[in-house]
Amino acid sequence: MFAQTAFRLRHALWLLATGLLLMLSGCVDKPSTLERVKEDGVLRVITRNSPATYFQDKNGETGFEYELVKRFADELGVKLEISTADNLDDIFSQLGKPGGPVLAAAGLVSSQNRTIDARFSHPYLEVTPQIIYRNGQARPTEPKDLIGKKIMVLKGSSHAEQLAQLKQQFPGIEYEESDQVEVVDLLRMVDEGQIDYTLVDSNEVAMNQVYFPNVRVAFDLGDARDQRWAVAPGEDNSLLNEIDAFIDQARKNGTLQRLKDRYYGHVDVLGYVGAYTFAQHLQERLPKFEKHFQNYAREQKLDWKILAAIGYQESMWQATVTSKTGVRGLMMLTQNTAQAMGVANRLDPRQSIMGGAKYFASMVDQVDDSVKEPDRTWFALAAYNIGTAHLEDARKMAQGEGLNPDKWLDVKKMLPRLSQKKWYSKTRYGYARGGETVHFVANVRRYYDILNWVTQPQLEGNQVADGKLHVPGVDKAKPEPDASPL
Ligand code: BLG
Repeated sequence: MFAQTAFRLRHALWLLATGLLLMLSGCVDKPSTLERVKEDGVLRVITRNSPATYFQDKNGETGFEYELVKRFADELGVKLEISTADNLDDIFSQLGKPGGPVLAAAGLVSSQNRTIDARFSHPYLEVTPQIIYRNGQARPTEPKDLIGKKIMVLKGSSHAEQLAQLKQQFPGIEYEESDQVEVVDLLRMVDEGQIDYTLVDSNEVAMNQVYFPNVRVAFDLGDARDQRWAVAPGEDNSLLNEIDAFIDQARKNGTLQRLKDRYYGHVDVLGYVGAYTFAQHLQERLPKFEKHFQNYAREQKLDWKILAAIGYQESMWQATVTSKTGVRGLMMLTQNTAQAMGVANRLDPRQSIMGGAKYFASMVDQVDDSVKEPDRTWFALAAYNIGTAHLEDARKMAQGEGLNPDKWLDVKKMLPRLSQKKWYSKTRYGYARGGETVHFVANVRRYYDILNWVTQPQLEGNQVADGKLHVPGVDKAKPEPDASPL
């Protein structure tokens, strides 16, 4: 009897031990999330379709989140597969579903409510929630000013959470949460006066200010917060650790800063006033001249947006300006240039654009063959402003300094020297206001970036006109057949 019990006990223990061993070996065999991603060869990411996150332009997929997550996938050596969610709640319900996305990269901030739905990475972008109002209306300055106003925010957003909290303090605040709109729609609704206020993150405002001339920041609501990527709560740490290391690295090596400059830098450079002034001019002035830019760009095999950008830098798209030095018209032609290009009346915008296009094309042609695009375009811009002779001086100077005379980054360091006697006295062509030229090229490039940004993908028939701007990824349109993309 005793022996039998002992045997049973031994047997049971043996079963338990093997069972445990099997379970343990099962655990060891089960691949981690990261291993699974690598084995599949695909990183599945869910995001939102919006200019600040992910959208398609004529060159394919783009957007801040897309660019960052693409680099991460490349680093893992896997393909990137993007899906988009209709609204924020959808992101969290999709995350971690079998065969579904393992990562959400959608401009998310971690909040208490969300920690049950996801685990968040190290931060990659600091944003501040901002109350947005319409220019011309009384500017709200504090939360109680929101009482009795029509406010809309994204459903399920951290902004909706913020307003819910605020409402406890100020019960008179009413707001609508909508899952039918994206951030740009909210900004448009404020711009057009359909709602009084919205609450969005500062990066979205920075990025979209150039579309919406009437949109203004009223005040920051609360402190700055961090945007982070999210993984499903049930996953192990392997993927999250890898993400954190990647984000830390991207911060260190400047990748994050470069992406921020590219996507959110317009306002930094133009300032808010510059950004909405540009937006205004884009709607009120550009449509009058757009056809001329397009026609003469086509004739010269140029990208019309580079001509339009020059035109904005020269005259802010005004046909009859004259500089102190007697340079005149929309494209600011000197008398000599006008004559050489066959322009009889520099104040006629069509002729000015025709002359500017011809002259700029000839500048592109005259740049040394050793200079490749996109530097070629930046050199041609410099020559448009300072003349080919002085540009040549600056290139020689670069060479003398052991810099690369074919790189704009190097030559632009030399240009300001052309106004210092110590340097220009040793050049062939002497004094020139080279610092201004550096400025000129930087500004034209900035306007060119913005024009590319607001016109992609193009409206049907290549129009910015009709006072209707195209917001990337939101307004659907046909891709643009472009002359010479840089
Ligand atoms: C440019 C000419 C170049 C000329 C340079 O000046 O004008 N470009 C055009 O006419 C398009 O042809 O080169 S040169 O012929 O080889 O000498 C140098 O003289 C125009 C510049 C001058 C500038 N904007 C286009 O960028 C200008 O208006 N400067 C004066 C500003 S203010 O009077 O001080 O306000």
